Amino acid sequence: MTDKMADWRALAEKETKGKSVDDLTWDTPEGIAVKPVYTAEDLDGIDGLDSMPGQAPFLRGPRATMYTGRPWTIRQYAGFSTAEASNAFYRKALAAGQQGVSVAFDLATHRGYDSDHPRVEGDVGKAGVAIDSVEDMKILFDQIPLESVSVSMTMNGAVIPILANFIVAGEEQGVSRDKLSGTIQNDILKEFMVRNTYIYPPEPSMRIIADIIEYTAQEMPKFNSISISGYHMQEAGATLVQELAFTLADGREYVRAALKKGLDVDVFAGRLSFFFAIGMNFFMEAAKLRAARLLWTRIMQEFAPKKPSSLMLRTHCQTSGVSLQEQDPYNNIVRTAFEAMSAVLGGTQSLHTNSFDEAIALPTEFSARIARNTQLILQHETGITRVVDPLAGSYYVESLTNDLAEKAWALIEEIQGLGGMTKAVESGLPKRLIEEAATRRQAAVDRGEDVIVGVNKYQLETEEEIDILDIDNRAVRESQIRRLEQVKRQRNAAAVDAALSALREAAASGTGNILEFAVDAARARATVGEISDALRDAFGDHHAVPRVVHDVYGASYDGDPEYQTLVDRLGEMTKTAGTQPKIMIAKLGQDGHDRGAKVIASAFGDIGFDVLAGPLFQTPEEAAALAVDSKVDVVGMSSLAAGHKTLAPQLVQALKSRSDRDIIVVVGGVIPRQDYQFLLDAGVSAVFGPGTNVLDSARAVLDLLEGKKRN
Ligand code: 2CP
Repeated sequence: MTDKMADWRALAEKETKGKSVDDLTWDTPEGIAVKPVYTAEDLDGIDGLDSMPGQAPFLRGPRATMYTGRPWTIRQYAGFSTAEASNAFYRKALAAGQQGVSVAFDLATHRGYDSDHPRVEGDVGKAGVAIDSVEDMKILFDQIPLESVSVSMTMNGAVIPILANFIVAGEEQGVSRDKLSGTIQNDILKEFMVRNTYIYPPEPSMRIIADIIEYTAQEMPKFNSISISGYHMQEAGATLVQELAFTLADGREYVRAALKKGLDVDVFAGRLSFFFAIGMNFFMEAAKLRAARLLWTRIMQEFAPKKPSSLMLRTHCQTSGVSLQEQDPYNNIVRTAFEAMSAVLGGTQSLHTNSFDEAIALPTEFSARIARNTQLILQHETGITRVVDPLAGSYYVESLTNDLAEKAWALIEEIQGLGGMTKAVESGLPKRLIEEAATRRQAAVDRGEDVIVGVNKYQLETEEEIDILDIDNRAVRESQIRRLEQVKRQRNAAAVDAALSALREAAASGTGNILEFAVDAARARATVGEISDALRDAFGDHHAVPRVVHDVYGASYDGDPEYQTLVDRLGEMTKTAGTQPKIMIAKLGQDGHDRGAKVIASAFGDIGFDVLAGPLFQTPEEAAALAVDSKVDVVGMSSLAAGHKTLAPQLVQALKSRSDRDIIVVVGGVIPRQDYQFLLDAGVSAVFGPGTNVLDSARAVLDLLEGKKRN
């Protein structure tokens, strides 16, 4: 220890009244010990500190001039209801300063269903825009010049028909495919881990990705073939080290898949792009982006590319959705601004800032304006764009960057040891690690160890309702069905059949590029559902088996009297009844956001409930049948994609029609307060909105079981 450090420790321990300064060290969920002070000594032995921006290993940014030459792209993710409504929203946003378009599709489209499919009744137009054919896609981009505005499309499951429709819409707008710029998410591995909008099993899904990389490399030089995403991992509860490691390991897997197709690495690597979440751990998030670039260069060097751009990690970032709170929601504006600043200090290429009401509903025009202006103010008023990588040289940030890189590298090597990410995903390891981290985090919030202002500390006495955007899902569905009927009436049925047969054949035989055949089918006006079904015929569907982690939530409460009281109460109830109370956690419709459902299933299991985790994507009828057959006492429906007003009443009715037993229905998730009464009137017994303490919800369920009906 240097003399200066010894002096500092002595001074500090006077301030801490004799307590060791080591007690001020913060052990983060990543397993990094953040010390109260950093010095030049912490930089000893760290590589890359003398590197320059725009040069490998790109620690300091992919471009030499970064924002001093061109600021990041303000790219707000949006889409809802019909193509007409979303198009109007994009045009207004572009006129008001947005710089790129980013399309949110509804969950029916994500999962390859046309709007008239009976399984998607509650999903059409809800959490994104409904797209059934080229005709919808043309309306979506009407008067948006595709030769100059770059378009990101978040699509993974139905990636083939959506990209095909986009290409044809461009063609019919007079923009050939080589001029189209933008990005398709096209990242299926993380879907199997966390996001769940997959359709086909892993192996054919990887072929789809390789085909898209090939097609775009050959035909669409300005288009980013993939957006390798950690965002959803962090949303699902991953630590930043897990987010970093699994994302980069996914990237490595995609590179291998493309090389296996015989592509030269320099033909496609420069158009791989990334996507990370930016949460509230301000310096660590900025350090994460710096570490990501460093590690990606290390990974890509294995493939010996010749072009420097093949080693370069370029990324989009989005502020964290899970950090947004329903309680005292204007606080979310502040959270988002800090997160945005962290993303920019980390050197993102493109950014979405969340709207403050997104913990509750889709953004309104008002909340979307504040979110966009948060970035415009950063770009124009703060001076933040004037210097490249302004955090460089900070003892703390450089040290954090190095710690994150080393820890993530160790996890990447572990994945490698399992045979790569496809194998690791099949083994369930990444998903389990993420779910354990999510459950630990929930316990820390419930116990008040992690403070969230307005939620578990400094709560408001009364919460005011805010204006929210509600989509009339039935009207959207009806208008989509009308357009679908019209498309089907006007097209040449024989040409559609021939194109779909050729596509099916290419998929089944493993020859030819699937996207190329899908473009022909889209041109002939085959629908998203029909193209997806042709591929389903060849590839089959993927069905995930829900698994729940144990002894993580309970372990966090070890020795806690309040928790023990609850466990004892449940134990008594079990003794009296002769069986444990049984709860089924149900996910209905195409909503695959299952972090909340998994955490609840895990925590309720630890408390002593008999928990049945229902499969994803059930219809209300299917969920009711499973609940009745499994003799559950309670169904807990988790809804995060705004389908609750359609699906919850249908579930209550389906349970009633199948069983005389009074099966209690509770609903949790992203439910606006405005909808509580509607759900209670429809026969739901309790509603648990965002931020509900899990122990409170367990107590409420026990009260209901004991006949003390709440609400
Ligand atoms: C950039 N350029 C520059 C400079 N900086 N030129 C000179 N000097 C500079 N300092 C050039 C670039 O080389 C590029 O041209 C052009 O300007 C645009 O810059 P970019 O950095 O490529 O920005 P971009 O076009 O906005 O692309 C950013 C990404 C792209 C990250 C590469 O993949 C992207 O836009 N991703 C967005 C993904 C997204 O929005 N996802 C939504 C997720 P060239 O291209 O000619 O080189 S939705 C989330 C929800 C939660 C979900 O997933 O469910």
